[in-house]
Amino acid sequence: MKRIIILILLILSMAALNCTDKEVDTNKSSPVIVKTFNGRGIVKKIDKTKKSITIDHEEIKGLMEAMTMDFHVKDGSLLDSLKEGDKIEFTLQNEANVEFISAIKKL
Ligand SMILES: [Cu+2]
Repeated sequence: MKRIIILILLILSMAALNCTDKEVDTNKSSPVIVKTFNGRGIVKKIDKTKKSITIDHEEIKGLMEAMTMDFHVKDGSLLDSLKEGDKIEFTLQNEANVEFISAIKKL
């Protein structure tokens, strides 16, 4: 009788170990974190070949202070209807610590 109990306990503890192994595995593949921010600014320079835009932007809450800087755009066509001096509103996307503009609206 004792042997059977010990055997059952052994099987249960093996099952428990198996469980924790699986949990570790799911932790390894952490999901990509996507954050979005909204910004406002004035277009200073457009480079369609590099898919980049220089914006004199206002403070982006939770991300950075007001400054002039280059941004990459997700899709080059976002720059098609823009020119220097345009006032814009834009959506900045941070995906796995890579930043790019995913939407631009003229004001
Ligand atoms: Cu900035």
